[in-house]
Amino acid sequence: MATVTIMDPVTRIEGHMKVEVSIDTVGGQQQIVDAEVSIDTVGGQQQIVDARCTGTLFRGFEKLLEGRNPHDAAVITPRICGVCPVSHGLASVMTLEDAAGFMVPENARVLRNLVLGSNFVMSHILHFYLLAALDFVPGPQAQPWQSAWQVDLRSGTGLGQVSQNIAAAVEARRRAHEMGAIFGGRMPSAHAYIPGGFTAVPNQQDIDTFRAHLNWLVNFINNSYLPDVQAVAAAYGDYFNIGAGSENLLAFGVFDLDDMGQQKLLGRGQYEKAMGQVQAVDLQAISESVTYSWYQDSGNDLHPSQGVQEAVYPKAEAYSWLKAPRLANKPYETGALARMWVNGDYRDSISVMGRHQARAQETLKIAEAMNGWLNELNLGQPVYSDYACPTSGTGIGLTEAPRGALGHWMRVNNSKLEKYQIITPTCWNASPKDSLGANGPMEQALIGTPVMDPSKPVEALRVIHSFDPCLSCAVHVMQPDGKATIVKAGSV
Ligand code: NFE
Repeated sequence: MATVTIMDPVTRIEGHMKVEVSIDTVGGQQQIVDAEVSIDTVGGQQQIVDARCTGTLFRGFEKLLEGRNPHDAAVITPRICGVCPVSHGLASVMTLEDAAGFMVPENARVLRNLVLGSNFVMSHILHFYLLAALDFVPGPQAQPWQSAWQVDLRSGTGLGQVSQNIAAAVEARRRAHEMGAIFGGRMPSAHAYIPGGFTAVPNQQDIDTFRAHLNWLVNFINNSYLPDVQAVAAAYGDYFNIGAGSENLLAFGVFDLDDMGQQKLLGRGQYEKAMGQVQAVDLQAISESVTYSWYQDSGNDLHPSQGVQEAVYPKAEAYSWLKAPRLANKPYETGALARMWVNGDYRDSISVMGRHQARAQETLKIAEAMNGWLNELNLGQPVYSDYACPTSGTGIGLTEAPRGALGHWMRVNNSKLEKYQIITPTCWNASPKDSLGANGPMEQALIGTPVMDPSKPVEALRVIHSFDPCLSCAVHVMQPDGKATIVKAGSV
């Protein structure tokens, strides 16, 4: 009989995610042990046979934005999350600029890349050392570094160094934040991204300080992060064959290399396992299913430009506050692995370890590109040109957050936001089942994972954490008594 283990919360920061796994023996032979009733299974493998990912809080920023001045989106949406606020700031200004067919000056494009790059470097280092490493190595011998489940911790060359570098990673993270704050003004929740351009006017001293931080971080990535990921990969090689998930990958692309946004450091594309190749993304084929989510169901999976955000709780069969985004009705994984795969930079493995490798390699790729972008800043040239939001129209902002593809869709009427919809990376990855009954990518990755001890399924944690889920982005309202509360935000 299956054992059900519930992990709640399952993330190390940015909580409000619950994962329920059913663990059973698969592939054994049934044997009668008692002539009356008792049947036992002999042999086989204990593994996860079902999984449900739950976002445990209501997601309400879309409601909060309705009726507001469109410019407010650039101020409010970065508050969705303290880990990826820069991406929301960028997505919102892209959305506003798209509505006006507006192009920002070159300096603004470069400054946006530099602050976003700082955020990616910060987030990836944070993820590996502070959110994922404790699933593989013991932490420093002091609180709060010890993992609650000391299960299947292996020995291997370089693993001791990984433990030691966990504390060093805090310093690396601080450096990356300070670097971003040079042009971003502060981190997190930088407000330098404004429709029309950027607020900071760079000078040589800022560029030099930024470069000093960047050089330190490139050194850390080369001498700590990349070798540490390789040490974990060598000791836990079986995780190249665990946690594949949907094996469909989606990237909207990020870091514009030209003012038209045609060339990107990491390009846009979708990879569908069944096709075996990267293709252009059909943006009209994106939809959100709410069959298993606590939202009103129109009976159709709606495109985000038409999306609605009406909570229904309780609701039969629903088990998450996350909607289930799908591309052409299929679940797609998004994140560093998807970006690097789509871009042709990493094609080794879609798996737990593949995600860690791709993320580390992406960190170096971005940091090295940032060094070049610093040279592209033109001192004395504009960082902003006058922007006016159209009184009515629609806009789309598609970019990447550290955790994957991020989209903002808006409709403006009478100079007010009539509709604003956001699909975050964790919504793609940790989504519940859809209207066709298909599990989300993380649920699919969990099913089939072998488990040693059903009461401490560290293997499930390794799968979940490889996606770097952040539920703050996916759900947004919290009450201290733990009850989900629906906030009705009035028009302004
Ligand atoms: Ni709270 Fe986020 C990123 C976004 S994840 S971190 O990266 O958007 O859904």
